[in-house]
Amino acid sequence: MKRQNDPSAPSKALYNWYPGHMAKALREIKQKLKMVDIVLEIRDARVPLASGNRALYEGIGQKPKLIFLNKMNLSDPEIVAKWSEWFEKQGEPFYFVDCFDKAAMKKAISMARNIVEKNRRECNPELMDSKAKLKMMIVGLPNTGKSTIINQLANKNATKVADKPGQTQIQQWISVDDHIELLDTPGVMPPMIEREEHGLWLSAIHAIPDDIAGEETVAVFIVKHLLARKSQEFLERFKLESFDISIDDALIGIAKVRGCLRQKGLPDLDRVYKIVLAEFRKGELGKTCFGLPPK
Ligand SMILES: Nc1nc2c(ncn2[C@@H]2O[C@H](COP(=O)(O)OP(=O)(O)OP(=O)(O)O)[C@@H](O)[C@H]2O)c(=O)[nH]1
Ligand SMILES: [Mg+2]
Repeated sequence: MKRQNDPSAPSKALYNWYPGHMAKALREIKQKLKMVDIVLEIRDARVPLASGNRALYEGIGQKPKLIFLNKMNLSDPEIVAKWSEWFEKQGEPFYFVDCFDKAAMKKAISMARNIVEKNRRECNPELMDSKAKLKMMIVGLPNTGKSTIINQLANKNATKVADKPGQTQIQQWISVDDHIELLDTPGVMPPMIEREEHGLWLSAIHAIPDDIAGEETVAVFIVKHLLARKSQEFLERFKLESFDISIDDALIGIAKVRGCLRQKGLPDLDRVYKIVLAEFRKGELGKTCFGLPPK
């Protein structure tokens, strides 16, 4: 069986998915900073560091911020524990969260409020007003769950969500109640992805559209990762014999178990790639993380 791409050499195009609306979105984020009390930077808990964005981070400047590591329900709890220790040492406020967890979201709001109040006490004690509205801007890479978080906080479908990067293209204010206002913003990619590996991680979590690296490259990378990480869910779901098999054998195994066959019994790999991408992103192939905290 011959695959088009060598998965260890993904397309260079991975490095520069930076459509025009993102530069504009970054400019508009900076323009709105003075209107908000705090910036929530949403990342993906499966890629805690590489789903951050230095350009966004630096753009936010001294404004109080809180890093939300969302989609915790899709990430490996043991590795999340390691990342939590690492973030603790960095001294930046952070919160690993599954945004569909109501209690966790309530705690998130009170964390944000405490940060804002501490900042007001330290910088502008004369402006302390316990009735002041909490205005939060939500920023982050595409598809990290910004709009979903807003809908969860507002308890309504105030902004459109979709499992595809680049859904939100314009800013939108959403009023939660008399006390909280949220600003949804379009996802912004880093202008450059520094390591090839990061491009693959961000493609796997669908922060980068599949047509940039190609479905085959991303799906093959995911299969390789799940075999290496010994994901029991992956093995059992596709009835694979062991983790010690080649990627090609794994793909053929998936094709057989899902009936993805062309004429003469040849595997229909294009369908297999789609299955791997869709089921991995729903968490059906096991909870996982890409990469470990820096030493
Ligand atoms: N499993 C899981 N899925 C989530 C979570 N948060 C968001 N999602 C899903 O992630 C996908 C993307 O969500 P959006 O809210 O549209 O993401 P976004 O960051 O606004 O994306 P852009 O507007 O493209 O920048 C949707 O399919 C959501 O249902 C979470 O905590 N867990
Ligand atoms: Mg959105």
